[in-house]
Amino acid sequence: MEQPSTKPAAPQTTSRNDALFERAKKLIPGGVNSPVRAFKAVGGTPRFIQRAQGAYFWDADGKRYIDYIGSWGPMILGHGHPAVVEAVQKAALEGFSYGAPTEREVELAEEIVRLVPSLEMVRLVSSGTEAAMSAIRLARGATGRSKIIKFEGCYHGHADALLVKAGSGLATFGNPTSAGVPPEVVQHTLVLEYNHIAQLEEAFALHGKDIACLMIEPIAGNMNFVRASVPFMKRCRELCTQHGALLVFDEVMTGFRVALGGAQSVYARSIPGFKPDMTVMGKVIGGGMPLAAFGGTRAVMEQLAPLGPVYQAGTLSGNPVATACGLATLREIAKPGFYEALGERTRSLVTGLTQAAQKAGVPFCGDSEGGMFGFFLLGQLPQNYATVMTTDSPAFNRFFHAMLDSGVYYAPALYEAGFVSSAHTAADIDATVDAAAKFFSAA
Ligand code: KE4
Repeated sequence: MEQPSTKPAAPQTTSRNDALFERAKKLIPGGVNSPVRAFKAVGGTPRFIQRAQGAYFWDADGKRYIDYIGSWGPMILGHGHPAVVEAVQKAALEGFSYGAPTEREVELAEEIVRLVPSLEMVRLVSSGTEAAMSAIRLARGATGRSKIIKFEGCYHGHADALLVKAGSGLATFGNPTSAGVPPEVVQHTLVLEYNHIAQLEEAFALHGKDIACLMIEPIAGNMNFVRASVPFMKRCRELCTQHGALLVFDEVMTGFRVALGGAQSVYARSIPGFKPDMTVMGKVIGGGMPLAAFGGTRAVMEQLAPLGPVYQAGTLSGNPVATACGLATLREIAKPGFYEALGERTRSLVTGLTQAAQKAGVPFCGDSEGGMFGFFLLGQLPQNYATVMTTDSPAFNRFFHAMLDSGVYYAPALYEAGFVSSAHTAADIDATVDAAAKFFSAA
């Protein structure tokens, strides 16, 4: 019998992506199970991915892409890392889910606490949204306060209290950003401008005694890539301490992505002894499987059921297959030299793109930390959401599609960050920069 071909199918003349998208739209709202995948911001047909390996994935037409999404962060080792695949296969043969405690959940909790010094305890959940939502409830329960602070441009998942945009000034609280969220649900959420110290101080002066927590993306990957300035972050820490509010780091994207100890370890280099009170994690800790976590000091975490009065639960929390995937991933990234090599590779991408743009006279700037990067078709790095959104989005969309046609898959939205894995080679970076240089020179 003829052996089936192992070569990827040759790209077909009619796009299977189009056909699949039409089919999907009949049964799944927008044809996708998460809005950003629909390419609405950039236009065109989303690519339906058939398989992935290392730094690459292949779409339904058999076209290969260098993948700079990495499932929006989780795939820090690239796709199909042998040690991770083996761990998942072994776990799957032992059973998918028990609804009972397992040793591997303890091992994963021990590894997370070992690697993130601010954590004394963690609770495992299944998504970043669930982790952030639970952290808010816990902060409110632990402090007995209702108000929370978030920042414009930061995304913490789709829990109602966090789907909110700035109200009119500091005296008023947020307005919903989504239908279906009643105004009263966000009335306790104050939305401030990222990196705006004076506004932060005024908010605490007005509401300090009522604030349960301040939740922040320490490097905002949902504004593409915007760092909190050290002075700003220092004031967040000081004001939370002064007013008895909890500083909650949303490290769903940055955790184990920008450094082994997360973004908090990056800030601790500039702010001696810096620690948040709680940390929300996801993405990398699941290695691509549905797993997230939130953690903090023992005093706060022991307010959680079944010990304390703050309820939180989940059928698949700490799932045996997901914890095997996460644990195998953490063990690989904890190896000596992993982040030095990854950081260097990521920096080489941003440097190459910047040089190519500058050579062509195209406004371009970028930044990176560990395996996370961002770039802007702007002359200088933005410090807040309003500036990010001054980007010429038609120009970004042309860039996105030119790169996509060249087999380079960036995030399909100008406010999203990008990710490099340990599977990306120098040749992949060179090919990416070459494709960008062609676009810039013709722009
Ligand atoms: P999930 O519920 O999507 O697992 O995590 C929500 C979340 C929380 N906090 C931060 C900082 C996040 O970036 C996210 C989710 N990130 C988006 C990308 N910007 C996931 C992609 C998507 O929504 O499809």
